[in-house]
Amino acid sequence: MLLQTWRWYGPEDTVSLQDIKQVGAKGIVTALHQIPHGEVWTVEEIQGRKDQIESAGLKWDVVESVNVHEDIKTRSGHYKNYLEKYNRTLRNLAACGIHTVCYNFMPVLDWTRTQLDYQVEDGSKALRFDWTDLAAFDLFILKRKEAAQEYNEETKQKANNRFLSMNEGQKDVLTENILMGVPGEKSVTLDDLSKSIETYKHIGREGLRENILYFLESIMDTCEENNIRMTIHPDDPPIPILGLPRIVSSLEDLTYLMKGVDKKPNGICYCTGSLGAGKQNDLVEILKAVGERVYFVHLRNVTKEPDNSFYEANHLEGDVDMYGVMKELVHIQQKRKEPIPFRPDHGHQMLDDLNKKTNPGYSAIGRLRGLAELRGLELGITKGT
Ligand code: DNO
Repeated sequence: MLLQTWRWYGPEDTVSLQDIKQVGAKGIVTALHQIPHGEVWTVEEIQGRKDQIESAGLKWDVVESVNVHEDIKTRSGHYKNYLEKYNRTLRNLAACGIHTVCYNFMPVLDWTRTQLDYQVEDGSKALRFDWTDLAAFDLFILKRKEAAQEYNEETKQKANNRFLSMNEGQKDVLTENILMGVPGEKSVTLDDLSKSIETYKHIGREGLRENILYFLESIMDTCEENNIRMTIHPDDPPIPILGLPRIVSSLEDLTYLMKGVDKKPNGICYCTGSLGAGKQNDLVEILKAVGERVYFVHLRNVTKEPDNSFYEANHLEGDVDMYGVMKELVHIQQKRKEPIPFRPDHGHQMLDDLNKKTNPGYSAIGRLRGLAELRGLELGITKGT
């Protein structure tokens, strides 16, 4: 069977380790979010967090994420120093018995949503990415120079109307949502974003592809010596936004990366929600093609709209063929000795959680619903084969 895990943001998370035991997850996915990106995670700090998890009867299976410093992504500034620090963190994690590491190579921003409280039909709330809102932000708040040439007339017209209809508070919320970082980590500022956009303009897609291969080559010896499996998280959303290059958005991108550094530790975090938001992606086809290098899985669904917008649907609803995905995962798992960790990724804010402050996408009850449905699906498929 797959290994059921749960993302825990650490002691500040409103969902406690005891709660997680009750949802039935066995493994924990977490990170030392308090350590600034790029700095070394010491053995003491890692061990301290690990002890905490184990004293609750759980196990720290996956680190999500050891973030890659912007100097490494742009291969500038102190990147050599940061690569050395990254290697040290990996060795320290291995010394504490943690061997699966998730990371991403998205320029400046991690995942991007424009709305965190999109109300779906049943009254629960979901995360949403709205193309018109993004264009309104890009054209009229960020005021990016090239933006006007990059959207079509229809989008520009809609964005203009949307922006005119927004009050100052709504503009602030949109800006905050787009700039938001992972809970417990720093958000970027508008100024940081503009500067980074300029930097990445010169790097481009090809440059970023070279930089990631250089990064992977610089850590592969450490990974091989310490039995570390790196898992890259796809771009979310898997289309270029705000003029920033994207290199982990499709099967072609994943194949390029896996072939570019063709070594076992160079692996994938197969995220059905991120890849699923791309019109270009067939989720089952991707898994069939690169499944051998998938060491970590995020299961989540999305409902797409024609203009690149989408919202996060319940786990078994939406456009991702979750049955097809699970069938293929069961097939891959049956050939593997070690259980593949998956987590129910995101969930609606629903029931009692609607009255609580929750981390966007990471409320307890919506994810519990997802986990329960997914484990039922897995069991049904396994027993039926
Ligand atoms: C969002 C997450 C991402 C992911 C990172 C991985 O819910 O899936 O923030 O953790 O991109 O590095």
